[in-house]
Amino acid sequence: MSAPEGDKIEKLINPIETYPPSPEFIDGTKIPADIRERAAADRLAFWADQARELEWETPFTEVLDWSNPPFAKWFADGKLNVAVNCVDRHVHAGRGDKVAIHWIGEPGDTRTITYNDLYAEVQRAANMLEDLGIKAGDVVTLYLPMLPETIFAMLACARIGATHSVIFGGFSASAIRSRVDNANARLIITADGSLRKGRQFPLKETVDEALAEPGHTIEKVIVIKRAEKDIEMIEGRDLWWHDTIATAAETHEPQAFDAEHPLFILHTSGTTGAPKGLWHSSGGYLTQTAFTFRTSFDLRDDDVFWCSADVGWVTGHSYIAYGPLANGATQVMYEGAHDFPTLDRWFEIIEQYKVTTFYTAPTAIRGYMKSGREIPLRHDLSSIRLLGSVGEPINPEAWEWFREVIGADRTPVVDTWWQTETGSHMIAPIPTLDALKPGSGQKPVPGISVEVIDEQGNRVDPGEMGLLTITEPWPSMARGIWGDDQRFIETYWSQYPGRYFAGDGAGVDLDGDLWLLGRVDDVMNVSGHRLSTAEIESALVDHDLVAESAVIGAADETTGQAVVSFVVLKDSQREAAAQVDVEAELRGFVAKRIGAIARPRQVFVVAELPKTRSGKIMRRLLKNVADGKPAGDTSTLTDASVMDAIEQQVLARH
Ligand code: 6R9
Repeated sequence: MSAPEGDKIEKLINPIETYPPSPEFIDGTKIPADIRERAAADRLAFWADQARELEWETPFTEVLDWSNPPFAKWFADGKLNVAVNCVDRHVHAGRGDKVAIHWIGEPGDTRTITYNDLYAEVQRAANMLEDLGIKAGDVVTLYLPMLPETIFAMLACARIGATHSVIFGGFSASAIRSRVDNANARLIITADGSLRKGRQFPLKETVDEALAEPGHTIEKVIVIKRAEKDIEMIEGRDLWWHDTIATAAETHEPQAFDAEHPLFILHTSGTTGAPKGLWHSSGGYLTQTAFTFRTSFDLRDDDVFWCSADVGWVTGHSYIAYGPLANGATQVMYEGAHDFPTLDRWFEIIEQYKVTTFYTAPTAIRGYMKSGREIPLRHDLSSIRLLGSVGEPINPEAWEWFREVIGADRTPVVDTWWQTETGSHMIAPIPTLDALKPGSGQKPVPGISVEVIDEQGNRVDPGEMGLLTITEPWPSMARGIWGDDQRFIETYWSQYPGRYFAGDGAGVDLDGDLWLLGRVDDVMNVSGHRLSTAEIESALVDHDLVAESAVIGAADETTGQAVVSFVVLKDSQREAAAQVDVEAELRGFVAKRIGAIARPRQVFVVAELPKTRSGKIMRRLLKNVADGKPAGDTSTLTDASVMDAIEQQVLARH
C-alpha cells in the first residue's frame, strides 16, 4: 500500500483561518466541555456511560471483550431491543406526539409521522413479519425507495430480531441476487416502483429478474404500492404490504436480544471482486451511532435534522434510521431528486420545514457551486444552525462555500469521516468545542484511537501524510463479513498487525489535526458512493467483446471521481465490435450488471494495457493520463510505447 501523494501538504504546515464556535452557538448545548478529557481518562468507562443512555432490558456488566481480535464484543452480557430504543421509549417517556419524520414525496405529497405513529406502524409491521414466519436470526432483504415504510420495515426487523439487508434501489438484478444469496435471505420487501425526476423506475420487476433463476432462499416478496406501476404479482410468493399488514395485530410485545445480535448486513465494495456483507451488532452499533448523532450535530430538543443520503447506504442507516430515532429527534426525509422539478427543491424543503441541521455530501455542494449561489440565496435558510459533510474528502473551497452560502457565513460545518465498516462517525470536530478548519476532519470522536502511519507502520510526524489506522476497537465497528471471518481478518486487520487499516490516506497538521485524503487502494468514490475497480473490471470482461479491462477513478470536478475504463477487445470479436457502438454498449452493460452508479463516464478501446514485467496492470499511469497529467514513470512497463498510444487517444477526447 503506498502512502498518498498530493498537494494537501501545504495545508498541513501552513496556518489557516479557523472558525471558533460563537457564544450564541454554544448557548444551551448538552455537550460537556470536558467530554474529550473524560473519554481519554477512561475509554471503556466512557463508552459504558454512552451505552447506559440506551434502555437495556438486562444491563450489561462487561464493556469490551477483545479476547479474540479482531472480533470484538461490546456490552455482551446485556440485552436490549433496538426498535424499543428508537420508538417505544420515547412514547413511554411522554414524547409520542413529537414528529419523528416529516416525509416529503417527490411529487409533493407529504406525511407527518409522530413517534406515536411510528410506534403503531412498527408494531403492526413486526406482527406482519412474524405472521409470515420470520423470526429472530432470519435475514430480510429490503429493496426500497425512500418511504416511511422503509424505516418501518427496518425497525420491524430490529424489533423481532430479524437482520435486515438493505440494497440501494439503484442496484441491478444481479447485484440483488448476489446479496440475497450471500445472506440466505428469506424475504424481500420492495415496492412496485420508485419515483425519480418525475419518472417511474422499476423495483419489483428487478426483484423478479433477480429471482428468475431458481436456487435462492426467498420465500415471499412483500410489495409496497408507491409508483402505481403495473406489475405482475406471482401467486403464492408475492403479497401487497397494505393487504398483509391490514390483517396484522396492532400491538406487539417486544423481546430483548443480546447486544451482539446482528442488526443488519450492508454490502459494500472492496478492493477485490465481490461486495462484502459487513454486519453490525445491536448494542455497540446503537451506542456509538446515537452518541455521534447527538455530539457531532450538537443535538437540541427542537432541532429539525435532515440527512440527504439514501437509506440504501450506511449514512442512511446510521443518520436517518438509527441515530436520529434513538435520540428521539425530528427529521426530514425526502424521497426524490435534489433537482426535481428544479434545483430549488432542497432549499424549498429547508425553508418550509425550518431545517436546523443539514447533512449532505461534497459532491452535492460542488454541484450547487457550479449552478450558482443565487439558487440557494433566493430561499430563507435562516433556520440552519449547523451543516455536516460526509462521503468523500471535502475540499476547502467547497467547505467555505457551504458555510458562507448555505450557512449564512455563520454556521459551523462539521466534516465527518467514517465508513460502512466503522458504523458511525470516527473523525469529526465537535462544533461546540473546536475552532473549525475548512477541509479538515480534525479530531477523532471521543473514545476513538486513530493513528496515521507510514508504510513501515511508524507514526508520521506532524506536517506529514500517511495511512489512516485505528488502533483500538470501537463500539460500532462491523463485527465481521457475513459468512467470511477470514476475509474480515485479511481485509482490515492484517496489513498492519493489531490495527484496523481503513484504506484511506490522511495527513496530520502541525496542530495534530487530521486531513482526510480519500482512498489509497483500488476503491473509487463517485459522488460519495463506493465502487470497486475490480468489480467493474470483472463486469467488463464478462462481456463477449472484451478480453481485458482496467478501470480507474479519474478526477471529476463535480462527482469527485468518475469511472473511466480501458478495454482490450478479443481478436475473435473484431468484426462483431465493428457493428456496434462499443463504448455505449459497454457503458450500458456495466450499468445493467452493477447499477447505474457504476456506469463508466468513458470507455477507451485500446490495443494493449500498460503492464509491468510481472504482468500487473499499472492503473496509476492510466489514472494520471485520464486526469490530464503526464503518465509518469513508465520504466517498469514491458513496453513503454503502450502508454504513448493511450495518451494520444485520451488527449484526442479531451
Ligand atoms: C460514510 C461513508 C467510506 C469511504 C471512506 C473514505 C470516504 C467518507 C469521508 C470520506 C473524506 C470524509 N469518506 N467520509 N473521505 N472525508 N468526511 O461514506 O461510508 O460508503 O463505506 O465510504 O468514503 O474514503 O473510506 P462508505
